[in-house]
Amino acid sequence: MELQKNLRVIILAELLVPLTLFIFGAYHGVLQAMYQAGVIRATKFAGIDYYQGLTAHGVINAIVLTTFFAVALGYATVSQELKSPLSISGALISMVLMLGGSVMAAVMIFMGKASVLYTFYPPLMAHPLFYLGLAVFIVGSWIPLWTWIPVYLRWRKEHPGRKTPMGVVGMFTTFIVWQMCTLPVAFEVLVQLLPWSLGWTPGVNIMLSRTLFWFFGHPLVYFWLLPTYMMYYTMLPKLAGGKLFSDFAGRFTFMAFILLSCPLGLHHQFADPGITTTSKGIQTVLTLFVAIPSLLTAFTLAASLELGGRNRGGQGLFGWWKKLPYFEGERWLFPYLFCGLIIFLFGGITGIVNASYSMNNVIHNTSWLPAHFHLTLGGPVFLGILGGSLFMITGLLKRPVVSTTMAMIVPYMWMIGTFIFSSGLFLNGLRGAPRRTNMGMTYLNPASPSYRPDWWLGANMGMIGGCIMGLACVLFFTVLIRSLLAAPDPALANVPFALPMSEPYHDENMPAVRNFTPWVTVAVLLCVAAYYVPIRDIVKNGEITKPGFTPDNPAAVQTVH
Ligand code: HAS
Repeated sequence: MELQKNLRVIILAELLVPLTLFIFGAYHGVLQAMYQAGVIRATKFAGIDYYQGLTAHGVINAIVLTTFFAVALGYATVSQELKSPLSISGALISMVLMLGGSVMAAVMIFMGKASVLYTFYPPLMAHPLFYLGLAVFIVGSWIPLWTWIPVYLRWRKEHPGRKTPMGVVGMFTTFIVWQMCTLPVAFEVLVQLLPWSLGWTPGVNIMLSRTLFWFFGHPLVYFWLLPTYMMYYTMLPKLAGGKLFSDFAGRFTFMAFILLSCPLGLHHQFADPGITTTSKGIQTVLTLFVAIPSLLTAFTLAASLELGGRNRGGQGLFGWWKKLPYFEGERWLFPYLFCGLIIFLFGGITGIVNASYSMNNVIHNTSWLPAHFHLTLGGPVFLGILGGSLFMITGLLKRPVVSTTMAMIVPYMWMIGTFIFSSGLFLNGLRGAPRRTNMGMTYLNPASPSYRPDWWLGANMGMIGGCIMGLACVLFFTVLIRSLLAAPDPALANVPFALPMSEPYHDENMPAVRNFTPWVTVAVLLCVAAYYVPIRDIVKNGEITKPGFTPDNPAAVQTVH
C-alpha cells in the first residue's frame, strides 16, 4: 500500500526542514572544535558568540533534528506496517506546532537571547519565547502517538493473535518513552522557567529544575536511540542479506527500554548536592540494568549479520565477515547502520564508565562527556538519521540516490572523524579539560595565564576529527541536493515506497513481550519509586534562587527581553 499523498508531503517536510536547519548545527559543530583547539581565540566568530553557537549546535542537532526524524519515521512505519491510513489533520497540527516551536526557539538563539545550551539549566535565563517555543514543540511531538493508538487498537481487533509488527513495536516504544519523559520537562518549562523569565515569579528552585530536566534528559537519549534500534532490528538484517536472529530479543529489548529508560536520570547528578547517596545508588543500579537491552542487541545483531554473511556465501568462523555488503551501491544504506553499530561499541562502553558512581567523579563535566555522546548520539543515532532520511526522501520522491559511491563514503568518513574527535576529547577529559569552555580564550591560548600545553594534542585531534566530520556532512548534502535535483526515476513510478523489513529467523512466541500495558504500568511505578524521595527532599529543602544570568555577564539579570 502506498502512503497517503498528504502524509508523504508532511513526512518530506519533517525531514527536509530540520536537515536544512542542521546545516547551521553542523557548521557550529566545526566552529566548536576550532574554539576547543585554540584556532579561534575570540568570544565570537562571524557575529555569533561562543555560547550562542554551542546552544544552536545542541538544540538543533540533539532536539530538533532527532525529534522530527523520529516523528517522520514513525508515520512511515506505522502506516506501512499496519496498512492503515493515518490522521492527516493530526499529522499536520503536529508538524505546524513542531515547526512553529522550532522557529521560535531558533530565532531567540540567533538573536542572542537564549544562550542557555541545550540543557537550559537555571540560573541561566533565556527569553520567554525560547521556553514557549520548546513547550509548543513538545506538545506538537505528543500528537502522533495519540493518533496512532486508535489505528493500532483497530488493527489488533481485526488481527486477533497476530504479533504487532516489529517496526510498530519500535516506534510505539520510542513515543511511549517520549510521552513519559516529556511530562517532567514540560512542568519545568511551563511552571518554573517560563513564569520566571517573564518576571512573574520571585525565583526558581534550581535543584528541582535540574532534577526535572534529567528525569527527561536521560530517557531523551533513548528516545534518540530507539528509532535507530528500530532500523537495526527491522532493516539491517535484510540489508545484510539475512534475517533477524531472534524475534524475542527485539521485542524484549524494546519492552525493557519502556521499563528502564526513565527512572535513572540521577546518574547525571552524581555531583549535585541535596540528593541522598541512597537515591543516587538506586539509580546507578538501574542505569547498569539499562545496558542489558543494548548488550542483548549487540549479540542479536552480530548473529543476524552472521546469518546475512553466510547467506551470501561466507564460510568458516570469520569468512562471513568478508561477505557483508560494506560497499554495494544497491545496499548503500547498510554502511550507515553498520558504521553506527561499530561506533556504538565504544559509545556504550564509555557510558558504563560514566554510570559507575566513583569513576564518574573523574570524568564529570570534562571533555570526556562530549566524546561519549559523539559516539552515541553522534554515532548510531546521527548515521541512522542521515541514512534513514536519504532513504525516505528519495523513496518518497521516487528519485534515484545520485552517486551511491559518495553516499557510502559518508558513514565511513564520519566514523573515522568521530573516532579521531572522540579520542582527543577522551584524552583531554582524563587530564581534566573542562567541557563547555571557550578554550581559545583560556587553556589553549599561549597568552593566557591558564594555558595548558599538555592539552594541545587532544584538542587538535578533536579539531581534525571535527573537520573530517564536517567534510562528511558536506558530502552528504552534495548527494542529497543532487538527488533532489535529479529527475524522478520512471522505474520507481509505480513501485510503492517501502521501508525494508526483515523476517525473523527464530520466531519465538513469548506472550510476555506482546503487550505494552504491563510494561508501561511497571515503568510508571518504578519512576515513582525512584523519584518520590529525591523530589520530596528537593521541594522541601531546595533554595529558591532569584536572579537569572546570561553567560556573557557576571551580573544578574531580572529578565531577558
Ligand atoms: Fe550516555 C551522559 C551513561 C548511552 C548520550 N550520554 C550522556 C550525555 C549524552 C549521552 C548526550 O551514567 C551528556 C549529557 C550532558 O550534556 O550532560 N549512556 C550511559 C549509559 C549508556 C549510555 C550507561 N548516552 C547513551 C546513548 C546516548 C547517550 C545511547 C545517545 C543516544 N551517559 C551516561 C552517564 C552520563 C551520560 C552516566 C552522565 C555523565 C556525567 O557525569 O555527566 C548505555 O545505554 C550504553 C549501553 C550500550 C552498550 C553498547 C552495545 C553495543 C552495540 C553495538 C554492537 C555492534 C555490533 C557490530 C553488533 C552496552 C549495540 C558488530 C561488531 C562486532 C565487533 C561484533
